[in-house]
Amino acid sequence: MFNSLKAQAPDKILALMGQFRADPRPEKVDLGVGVYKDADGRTPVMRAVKAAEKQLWDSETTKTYTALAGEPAFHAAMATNVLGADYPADRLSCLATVGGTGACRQGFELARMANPEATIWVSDPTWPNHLSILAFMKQDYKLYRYFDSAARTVAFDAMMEDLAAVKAGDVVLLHGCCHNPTGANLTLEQWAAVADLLEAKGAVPMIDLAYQGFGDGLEQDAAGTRLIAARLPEVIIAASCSKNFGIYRERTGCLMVLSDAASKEVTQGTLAYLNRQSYSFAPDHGARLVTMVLTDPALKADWMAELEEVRTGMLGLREQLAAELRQLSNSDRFDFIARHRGMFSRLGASPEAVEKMRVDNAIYMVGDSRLNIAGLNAKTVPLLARAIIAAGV
Ligand code: PLP
Ligand code: TYF
Repeated sequence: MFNSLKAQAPDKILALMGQFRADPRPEKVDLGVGVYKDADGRTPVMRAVKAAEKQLWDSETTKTYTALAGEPAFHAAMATNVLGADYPADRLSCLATVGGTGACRQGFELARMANPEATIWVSDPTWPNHLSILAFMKQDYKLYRYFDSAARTVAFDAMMEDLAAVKAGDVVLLHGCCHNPTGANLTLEQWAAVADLLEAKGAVPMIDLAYQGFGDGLEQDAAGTRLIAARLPEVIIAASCSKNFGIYRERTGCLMVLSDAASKEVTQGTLAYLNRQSYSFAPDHGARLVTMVLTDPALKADWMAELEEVRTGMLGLREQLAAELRQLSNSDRFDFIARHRGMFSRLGASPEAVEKMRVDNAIYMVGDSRLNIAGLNAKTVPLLARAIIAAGV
C-alpha cells in the first residue's frame, strides 16, 4: 500500500537548514530557521533552565504519568506569565501541548469541534505551518491581508477591510507579537480596533504567542493578548516555550482557552480529550522546567535577565544593520529593520536576490527574504549589508 503514497513537499525552512550545513564555505551565515543564536552562533541552554534541570535531577522521584491536560501548576504558571497574575481562572481552561505547534493544532481541533462551520482567518503571510496544518486537517481557511510589502509595515486598513467579512463563530488567528515572517506588528491601538471588530462580529480570536519576550519585553509582548483576553468572551491562545525558554527540543507549549464560566468544565475536559486522542500525555520535562523557573523568584529573575540580554542583543543588531544600510544605500529605505520586532524581518528582496546572496555570499535566508536577526553578529552585519546592496535590493 505504501507505493500509493505521494511525496510531500519538504518544509522549506527546515530544508534550508540542511542546505546550510552542506555548504563548505567557512564564512557562511545562517539567517534561516527561527532559532536564537548568540554572537558565537551557539544556541545555549539558558542559565535558569540549566539550574532548574539540576534541581529536578536531585528532587525528581518518579516519572509516572502526569495529568492528561498537564500539571495544574504549569497551567497556572503559564496563565500568569501570558495573561498576568489577575487572569480569570474561573473562565480559563489549559492544556499542556507538544510545543507551540501542538497548541496551534489542538486549538484548531477544538475550534472545529465547537463549530464545524467555522472559517479560520490567517494573516497573509503567516508561519507556513499554520497553512499546512489547516490544509492537512481539510479545515476551511481564508487569508487576510497583513503586510504592506512596499512600506514593510502592517497593512492595517487592508487587514480590517478583509476582516470585515468575518462571520459569527469564525476564528481569527493573530500573532501575539514578533510576527513571523514579517517582523511587523500591531500597535496597541490597532489591537483595540481588532478587538472592537471581533466583538461586533461575534468571532473568536486565536492568538499564537511564540516569541513572548523577544520583541519589546515580556510584559509588553503580552499586551495585545491581554487586551483581547480582557475584551472578548471567548479566546484561544497557543503559547510556545521553545524560544523564550530556549527549550526547543523539549516540545513545550500551552493552549489556553477562555470561555464563559459555565462552559469551563466541558471545555477543560475537551482539551484533555484532544490530548488523549492524539498522544495521551504531552511531554512533561520542559513543562516542569518552565514551572520551576516561573515560580522560583531567583530562577525567574535570572531567566528574565537572560531573556532581556537576548532581546536587547537582537535590537542592537537591528540598529546596526539599519545604520549600515542607511550609509550604503544613502537612503532611509531600510530603516524598517530597526522598527520591526522579534527574530524576523522580511526584507522584501526578490527570490533571485535571495538566491544571489546565497550563491555569492553564502548568506542563507528563507526564500521569501525573511531573515533571522539572531543569526547575525557585529562582524557579519556589514557583510550582509553589502550583500543586500550588491543583490540590488
Ligand atoms: N508559531 C509560530 C509563529 C512560530 O514561529 C513557531 C516556531 O517555532 C511556533 C508557533 C511553534 O514552535 P514550537 O512548536 O517549536 O514551540
Ligand atoms: O519559523 C521558524 O523558523 C520557526 C522554527 O516546521 C520552525 O518557527 C520552522 C519550521 C518548522 C518548525 C519550526
